[in-house]
Amino acid sequence: MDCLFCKIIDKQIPAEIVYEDDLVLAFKDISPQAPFHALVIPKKHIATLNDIAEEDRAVVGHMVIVAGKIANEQGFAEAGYRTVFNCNQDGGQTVYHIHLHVLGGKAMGWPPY
Ligand code: D5M
Repeated sequence: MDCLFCKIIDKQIPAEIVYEDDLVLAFKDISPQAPFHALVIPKKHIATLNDIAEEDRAVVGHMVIVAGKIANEQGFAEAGYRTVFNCNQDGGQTVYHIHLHVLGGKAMGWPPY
């Protein structure tokens, strides 16, 4: 399958990995939108949020838990941070392997437009 993030999981493409276990990988975003910006991805290929199945409940929950662990490790959990899933064109998704953005290290704006 020609998926950029599957290639990062397979270590065919380098990435700055910040967390890895059997279910997920987290690595620094190549185009950071905050002082700290990482992506948490499932090792299972799931194209969009719309493709998450009941059987993916555990891995998707684990992605959120890992995002919190990363925020703790990076030291901005208490100050606050932003997590984002973009879905499809209107959501701004550009890589079709689900990823949870973890952004921290500054005060975030809202709304996101
Ligand atoms: O976010 C897709 C994100 O993926 C975007 O913030 C850039 C990032 N990206 C793209 N290629 C790479 C590589 N090779 N390493 C690390 N990060 C990457 P989306 O929500 O789909 O717009």
